[in-house]
Amino acid sequence: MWACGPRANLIRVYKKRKRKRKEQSSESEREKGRSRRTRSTGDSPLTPPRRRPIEEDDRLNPTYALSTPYQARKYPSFVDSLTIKGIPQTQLYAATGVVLLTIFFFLLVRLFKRTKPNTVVLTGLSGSGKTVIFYQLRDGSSHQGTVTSMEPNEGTFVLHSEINKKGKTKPVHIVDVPGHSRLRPKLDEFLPQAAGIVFVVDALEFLPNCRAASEYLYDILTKAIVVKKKIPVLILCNKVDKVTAHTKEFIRKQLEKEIDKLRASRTAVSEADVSNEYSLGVPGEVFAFSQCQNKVTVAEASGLTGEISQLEQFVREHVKA
Ligand SMILES: Nc1nc2c(ncn2[C@@H]2O[C@H](COP(=O)(O)OP(=O)(O)OP(=O)(O)O)[C@@H](O)[C@H]2O)c(=O)[nH]1
Ligand SMILES: [Mg+2]
Repeated sequence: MWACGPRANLIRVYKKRKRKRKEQSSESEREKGRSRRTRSTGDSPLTPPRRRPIEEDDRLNPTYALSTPYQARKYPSFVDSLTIKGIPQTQLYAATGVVLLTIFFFLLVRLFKRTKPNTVVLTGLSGSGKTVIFYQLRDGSSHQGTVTSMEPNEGTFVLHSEINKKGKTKPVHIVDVPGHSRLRPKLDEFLPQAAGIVFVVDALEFLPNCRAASEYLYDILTKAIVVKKKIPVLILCNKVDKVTAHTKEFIRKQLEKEIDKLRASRTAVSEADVSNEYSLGVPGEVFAFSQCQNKVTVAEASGLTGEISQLEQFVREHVKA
């Protein structure tokens, strides 16, 4: 039953106002609470809930520092020092190390390749046939006559006999040093790069020149660079196309005998002589080329007719294709 009358009306109005007041007060309570929270953080109400603050231990732990973008934003300098585009520093160090090591290795290989000698020096008395041999090696021709050379003849080329050869052929640097006594010091310029020395002997006119040839050969065999680097020497008995030419065995024995005599005379003055830094052979024994520290071999050739196969074999043995 609904109450009616002025009293009932008053009670209804009173209750209605009371309900309204209650609603208003709860609304303002909520508003107050929200504004209190905002004041205490200083962030906008849209800020995501705060994470656990980073502690000192966390800073030392890169995985933690990198684990969340929030922390990465919080400590940018620290994170920058650890990563480049998200790659950990340890990996960067390892990659840099590998790159540097590879570069170093390639440089070493190139250096080693460059220092490997590919020069063969032709030397010997004037008129022994060096220039004719040089032309034979390069062009496969004697060029029909030569004159006494006044300066070294040199060139880097693929041996003429190998031009049509299939497969690998390496160019060789050949130097023909004139035999004139004034030009002989030029030899020293080429010895540091020498892979081999060819000492050309005139097998036709050998006996009259035996002493001079032995002296020159002695000087070469006692050069410090030749001994230390053990540069192989080929004694090439040239002009064997003539029947009167001496054999390589005869020439070898005569040279050994002559060098043995020279050794005896030169040892007496060797204390004051600084040009011959190394003595030859075994003291108290007759000299033989086999006693030399470097390999000394003897071969025959004819520059005029192009019979130079033994010389080419020596070149290929010491300058690998
Ligand atoms: N019969 C014969 N003669 C040769 C041979 N090789 C060279 N000759 C001759 O020997 C002479 C000297 O030859 P070169 O090649 O000029 O001698 P070289 O050793 O270069 O002399 P220099 O330049 O003075 O040190 C030339 O007249 C050549 O024709 C050969 O194999 N047989
Ligand atoms: Mg010459």
